Amino acid sequence: GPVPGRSGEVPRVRRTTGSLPPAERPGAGKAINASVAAMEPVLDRRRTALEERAGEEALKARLDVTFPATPAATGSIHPIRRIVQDVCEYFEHHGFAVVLGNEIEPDYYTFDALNIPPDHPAREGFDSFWIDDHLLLRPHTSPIQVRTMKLHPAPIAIVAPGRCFRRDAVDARHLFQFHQIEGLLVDEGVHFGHLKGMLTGLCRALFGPAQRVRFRPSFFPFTEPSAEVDTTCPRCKGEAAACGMCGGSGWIELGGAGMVHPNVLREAGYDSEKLSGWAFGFGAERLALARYEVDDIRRFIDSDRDFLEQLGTLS
Ligand code: 2U9
Repeated sequence: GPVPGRSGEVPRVRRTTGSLPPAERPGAGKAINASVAAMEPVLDRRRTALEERAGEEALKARLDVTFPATPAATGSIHPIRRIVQDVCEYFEHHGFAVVLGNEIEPDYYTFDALNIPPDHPAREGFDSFWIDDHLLLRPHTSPIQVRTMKLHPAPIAIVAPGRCFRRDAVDARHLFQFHQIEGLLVDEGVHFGHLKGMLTGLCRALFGPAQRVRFRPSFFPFTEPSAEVDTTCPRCKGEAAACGMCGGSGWIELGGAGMVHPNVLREAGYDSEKLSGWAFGFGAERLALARYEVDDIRRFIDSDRDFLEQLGTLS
């Protein structure tokens, strides 16, 4: 750019005033000074603009646009929801429909329709939260299956996930609210082998391909025969030696299952001579404790961000 000082345009013009007649020199000097004064703000504005642009270019040189961005805090899928979604996805893949229901139900759909009469000890065993003489917070999602059977003729194939409530004292294994996933298949010719096949497939989908499933005889009023369902301990892989998760047995209990009791089919309006069905009921928290190797069920509801960030998944 132009160098200020003797070689500039203004000094050159000033020098020419020496050759003017003496009377004209003061006027010429004033005119030159006025021109310089008028130019100065223009020069200042231009200098400032150039300096600003130089600053932006220097900033751009320091800004690495390929540097990974700070991820936005978007939250994640809760481990219990992850389990429920995975179980539903497995059954949907096999042609089952996912059906939701009400958290408050009449005792008829909760007990009577499930072959649990008013004086039956199983009614007390559920230790429910009652709202009045007939309404309660559902202690299982079975009312969904009862309602679905009453609305739709056989065959039906459904899974019923949802929040359930029981008056349990809170400890490492119990909460007063939890999530259940029940399943029900009713058709002609359905047998216990179909149940074993579907639950074995479910455990392999959730825990891995080497998973085994064990059925131990049990009793429920709504199924006959009934079984407790266990799967290979995901921590010790059934090796059992001093395993804290399965207590050294090599198996962990997931819930119950069985063939739907003929009384339950009849009460729903189905022909129990022609139709048969299987049902199961698993606790989602139990599945999550096993899958994520969590030691205390209360961790699922304490909203501890470190815990949720470790176990939470996206989508
Ligand atoms: C209909 C007919 C039968 C669902 C079943 C179980 C066995 C069971 C719970 C025990 C505690 C799961 O972990 S838990 O919360 N459930 O053991 N549930 S068979 O049977 C049905 C459901 C609906 C119409």
